[in-house]
Amino acid sequence: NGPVWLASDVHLGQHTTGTSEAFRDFLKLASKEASALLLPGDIFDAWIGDDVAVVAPPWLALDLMAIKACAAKIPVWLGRGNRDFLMGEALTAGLGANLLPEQVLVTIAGRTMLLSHGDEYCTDDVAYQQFRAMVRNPAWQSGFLAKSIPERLTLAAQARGESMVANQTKSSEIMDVNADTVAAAIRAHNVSLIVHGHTHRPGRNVLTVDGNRCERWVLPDWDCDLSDENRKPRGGWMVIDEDGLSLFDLTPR
Ligand code: LP5
Ligand code: MN
Repeated sequence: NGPVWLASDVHLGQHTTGTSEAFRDFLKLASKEASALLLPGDIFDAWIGDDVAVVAPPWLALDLMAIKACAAKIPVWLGRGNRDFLMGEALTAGLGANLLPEQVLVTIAGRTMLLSHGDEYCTDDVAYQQFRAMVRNPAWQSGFLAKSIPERLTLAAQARGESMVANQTKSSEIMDVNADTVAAAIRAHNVSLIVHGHTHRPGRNVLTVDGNRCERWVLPDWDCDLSDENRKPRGGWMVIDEDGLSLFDLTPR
């Protein structure tokens, strides 16, 4: 009962001071106004394993404390994205939060929806799907987690760098969801509503699958550290209540 709030793709990192402040304000507001908070992926710019939470640098410790404070007031669910797919039960347990399954059916205020990060729908992006299959492999993950924290930080920075280079050469269609993959998920889960983040194309999309009207809602990404003065800080969240789904823009401080 009461509104459920959702946010994803906040991409918290060492150099995201503005975004981190905005996110911490958001968490405070959520703990007062929401009855639960769902965070389906890419809250962190890169997550290299739950053991970093123990030796967290100051920026991370602040963000983790803010999530923990929120989770002490309302149920908080963290889901894995393509950048923080290494988040695990150790992290969520330490935060007093819960780990969201990869794709999950949730019913809020009488509406059932399929919730996930959304990268799994981007099947036109073959290079990414290959990368995803590699890093989601348990053997690869245990090999990676066995490396030292400095080694893992270096590899994560390399992967982020290569990803940014790769994204510059990909067309924007390739980096959006594939319509057939979305339709297949709608059929497989027998739903008419999908909610996800990842594509950084916030909004509501209406589609028809097997003659049924369906909706796909996309959560916004956050960036309040823009160096270009002409661009506005961005970010926002979704509220689901008796009135349905709505997207809210961050109000800049
Ligand atoms: O997130 P975004 O928007 O930048 O791009 C994603 C896809 N990229 C990724 C990669 C992540 O950004 C990397 C995050 C690291 C997490 C830390 C954990 C440790 C991992 C260590 C790995 C060795 O998810 C991008 C999509 C885009 O979304 C839109 O959907 O296009 O996909 C890619 O860029 C994949 C590339 O096309 C191919 C793979 C490049 C990475 C190669 C890694 C090599 C590491 C170096 C080791 C020597
Ligand atoms: Mn993502």
